[in-house]
Amino acid sequence: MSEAPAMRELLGEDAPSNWGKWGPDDELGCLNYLDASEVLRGIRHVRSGEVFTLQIQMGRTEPPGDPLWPGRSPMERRNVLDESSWDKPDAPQYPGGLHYSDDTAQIFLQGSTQYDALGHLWYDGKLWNGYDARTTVGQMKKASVLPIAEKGVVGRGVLIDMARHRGKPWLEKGETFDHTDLEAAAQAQGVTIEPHDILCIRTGWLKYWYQLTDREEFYKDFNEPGLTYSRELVEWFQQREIPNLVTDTIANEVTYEPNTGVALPLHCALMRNLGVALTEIAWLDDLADACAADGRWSFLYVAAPLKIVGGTGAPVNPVAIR
Ligand code: UVW
Repeated sequence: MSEAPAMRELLGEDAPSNWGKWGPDDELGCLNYLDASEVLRGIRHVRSGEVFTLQIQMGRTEPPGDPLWPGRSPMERRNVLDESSWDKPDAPQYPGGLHYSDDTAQIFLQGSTQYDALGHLWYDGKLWNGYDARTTVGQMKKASVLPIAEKGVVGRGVLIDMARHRGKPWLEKGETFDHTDLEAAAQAQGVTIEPHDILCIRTGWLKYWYQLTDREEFYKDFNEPGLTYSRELVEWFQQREIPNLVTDTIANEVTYEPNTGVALPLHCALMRNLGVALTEIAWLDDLADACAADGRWSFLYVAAPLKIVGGTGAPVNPVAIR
């Protein structure tokens, strides 16, 4: 198999951690930073009243379909009642001649724009805040998506457009950047990444996906572009008290850390160890165009993931208001 080091070896025995910071029962992690004053700070960044919905469409049938992590399947929406159903002899009858349509849907909770539960990924048998990984068996009993959904996520969002900063429509497979690149892009955009900002990063990767007609191309040597692990980057997140990382990729970070080949170490370093909430597969292109047009890169960010009991994640349609 792989010669990659164990996650613990890469991140270090003394990896930066926020376990215990909000008590032994915490299931919100860095979202605890988003208090009422942060809501008001976000509201102060609304100027023009433009609204951007950041979810992608679910269940598209035309190619290339829904962007998915390998092994996940697209939403299966099935119509179980339509106008043809009401002619059938066993169809229910409602006074007044009422007819209606009904659908069911089978979905991967991580199969669209979504919030990961803080306990969605782990290593060494422990989830966020030190919860035992066996609490995931059957249904997540700790650090599921439900506490995030009950709270809601509201604050000042800031968008860093890495693709635009690098003069490309989208970053390439496996292309990386780190906190120093984020700071440089922010400076070029004329915006500051402030403590407690909801950090949104555009790579253009969804734009790349939607212009593909051949899904094979996407999954060949699958390696998304994105943030890459370093201890300094993790400390940067911890010191800035970033509550939530939002990107337009399926997994918010380069798939394989380039030096070691370890898969998704930032999920572990940021989400499992620090409690940073992760929002993935967000459509940021229209928002980015509007921000670039008038040079305002901060906004009110509002997201309410679905309240799925024990969910490993939940679909969401975040809203950015400028
Ligand atoms: C995995 O679950 C592997 O990734 P994500 O958090 O992107 O869904």
